[in-house]
Amino acid sequence: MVYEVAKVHAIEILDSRGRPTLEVSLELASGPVAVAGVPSGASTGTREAVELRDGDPKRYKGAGVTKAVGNVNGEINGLLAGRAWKSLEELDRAVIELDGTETKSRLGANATVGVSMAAARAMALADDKPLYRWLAPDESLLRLPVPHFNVVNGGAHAQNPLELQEFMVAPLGAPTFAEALRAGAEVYQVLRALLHAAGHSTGLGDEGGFAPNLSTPEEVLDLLVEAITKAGYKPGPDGIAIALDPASSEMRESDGSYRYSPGVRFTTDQMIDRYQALTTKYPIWLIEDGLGEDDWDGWEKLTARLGQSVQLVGDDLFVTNPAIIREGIERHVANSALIKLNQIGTVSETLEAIAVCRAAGYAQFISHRSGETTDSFIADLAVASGAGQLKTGAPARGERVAKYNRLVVIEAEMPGLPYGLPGRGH
Ligand code: 2PG
Ligand code: MG
Repeated sequence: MVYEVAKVHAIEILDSRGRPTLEVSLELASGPVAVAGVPSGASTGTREAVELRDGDPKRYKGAGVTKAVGNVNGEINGLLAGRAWKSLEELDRAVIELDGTETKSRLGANATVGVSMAAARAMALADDKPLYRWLAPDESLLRLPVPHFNVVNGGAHAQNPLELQEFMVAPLGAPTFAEALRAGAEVYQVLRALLHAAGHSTGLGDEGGFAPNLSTPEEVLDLLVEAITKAGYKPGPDGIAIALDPASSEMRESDGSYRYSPGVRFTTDQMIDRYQALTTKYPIWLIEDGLGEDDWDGWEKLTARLGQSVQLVGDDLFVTNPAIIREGIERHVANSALIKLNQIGTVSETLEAIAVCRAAGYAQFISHRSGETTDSFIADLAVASGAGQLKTGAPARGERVAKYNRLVVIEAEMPGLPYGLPGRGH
């Protein structure tokens, strides 16, 4: 089977924060046409593939993406159209070579990832397979992920005093994805009522979680445990566990300390002590970016101390980059990697990052970005990879719910597909 590309075309659309992004469509000569929407982060790692923005202050304060759009419609279309490609990997490789930089900064990773996602979808259509089956390296891997609902937002995603960026609830003990979704949505509604009753704002942050005027992580965690219990679930790994993404590169001061909460700064060792205390007191099963992206010595200590009992995920730390993940594996840093398509800029390299983790026994945590479209590609990717876990915001707001709803559809299409993390007894 070869895939002859007839045309690839991009336009500038808006993401969920009202900032410009790309929608890319790719048409195969045999007929199929597929479309992809490109996500965009706010708390980005410094080693991520580079998103190309126009920098023209007269349009969207410089955030326009007409140059990236032009690169798709010009150079990339010139490369791809009229040629038959043997695989997505071959197509991605050609685009990477055309770009010619380490970080895709010339054509823009926002251009390359949109092309790659649309190409994957079009190829799946040509092969008459749903995307989740087409992307799977081995169909025995297919499983539905535990959704991690980000129900309280702080850090760069909200204007409240919370330094930690994400507080998630994860229905590890649910029997099916649909039941997990119900659990998340029920906890979310109880949490809204609790916040309201306590006189807090129920306004939302960028990922659909509440953004109350609370300042310490402990206050949020107490509320989460109460909401889980009041909604009728058991806090913990057999029911609903809690996950944190402090996004701590954003909490770092120039002297290397971390802003833990307003007026409180911790050294690396104090952060590790606090995580240990928090995981003892609360049912926290996963911590993402617990330390900064350049605090690798701290990460070694954190992993040695908590790595046996807690999932420690590298996001800004690894930026979905297979080479950096390999470095982490060698240094025994973290035990899991966050997986974001636009951090590396092609679907093939994302699949490679997942494969590197799987081979080393590192978990993979599939993720959205804080700026999203209604594109649900990551839902299919989560099922295809067998990662068993995904985060895509609160169980609210269209761009977040689009992914969760896509998983409901996949579960309905494939009754009996296992739910949850591999090897956790589901
Ligand atoms: C993160 C992400 C997604 P952003 O830090 O994990 O939740 O945020 O897309 O802003 O990098
Ligand atoms: Mg993160």
